[in-house]
Amino acid sequence: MTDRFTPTEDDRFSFGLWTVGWQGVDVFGGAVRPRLDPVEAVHRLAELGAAAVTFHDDDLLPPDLVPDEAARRRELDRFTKALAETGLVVEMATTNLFGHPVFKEGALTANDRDVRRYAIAKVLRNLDLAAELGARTYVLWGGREGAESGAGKDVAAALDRYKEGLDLLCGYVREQGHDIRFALEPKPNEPRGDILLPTVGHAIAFIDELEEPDRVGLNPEVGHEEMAGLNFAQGIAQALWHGKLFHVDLNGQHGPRFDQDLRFGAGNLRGAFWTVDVLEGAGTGRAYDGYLHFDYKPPRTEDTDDVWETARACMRNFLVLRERVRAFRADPEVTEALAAARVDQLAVPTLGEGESLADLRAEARDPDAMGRRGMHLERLDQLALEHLLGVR
Ligand SMILES: [Mn+2]
Repeated sequence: MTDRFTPTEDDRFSFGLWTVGWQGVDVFGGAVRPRLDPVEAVHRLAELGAAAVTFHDDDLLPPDLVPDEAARRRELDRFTKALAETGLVVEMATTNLFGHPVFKEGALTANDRDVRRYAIAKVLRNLDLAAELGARTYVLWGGREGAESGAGKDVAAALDRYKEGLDLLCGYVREQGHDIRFALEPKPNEPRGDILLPTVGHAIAFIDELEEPDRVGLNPEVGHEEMAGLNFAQGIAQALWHGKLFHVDLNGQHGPRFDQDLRFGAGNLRGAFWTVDVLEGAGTGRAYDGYLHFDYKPPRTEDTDDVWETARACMRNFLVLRERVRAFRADPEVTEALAAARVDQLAVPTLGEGESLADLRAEARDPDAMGRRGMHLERLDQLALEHLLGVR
């Protein structure tokens, strides 16, 4: 079926190999689906209209299947052949710093110095591969960088080591001449009880302390912010305001609970509408121009064919929501409702040009009268809801 919600490469949709390749292993049960060959993933995603793929070192080259350098080269050749055949690109890569038992207490911030040194070496090796394959964004998700108890982690020292790690990695890509920027992915908890850099705001503040802050930004994920009860659209709007939205992980989450990794559009649908609105630049004037990356997990109830339906649905839901958002922003009644809500006034500086604070203080005002003015925000929101529901 081809219709106006069928994606093309111009839509710049991207998928992690680990998403469609997730075998369904969770805390309570083992694999429900066979391993997916990355070469097949590339071909299937290309058929569906995706433009790019991303990977962890261990998704593309699982250590148990790639025991030596010759096997590594063979697998890479198969993968790059699939990319050439389909036109898909690798836009981002990342390191698995969480799966192996060595990372059970952290990677870049592990108490054990040997573990930190191993973690940096593992990132460096995959950075070279990322550069070879043309990736320009390198994501760092520190899922094991955290603690379950207070005394077990010296948070200030852990942040010193996190900064040291990032500074070393930035220096390496600069010296190698790799055209790569780093994107930190915040998450409040899971797998650790409490993870360092738990939200967009924590990560933005941390970046300011780095040696090369311009080389480091964010890869916020819908579900991660919503697990903390936060508003994702407002979070990425602030990241855009700081010039830090280097990449984005789109998925679905139903409120503060375990990381559901639902397909994009499932879970908090209203949140998804406003997320697309912000990514389109509406309301903020700063559109996101990177890849639209899905980081979700096809539920373990699904078989291999169903997996491709979920991948198709992620992209389709984005395009449906994009159409709904554009219709909302183009509706003359919405323009009128925005003006009635005085949304445009917020763009006007509070102190006028040439005015002094004395002028501001001298102005006659009637706070009771101002307090009686309705803001008419409900009418505006109802218009948005009706566009989202497809009845306008
Ligand atoms: Mn993610």
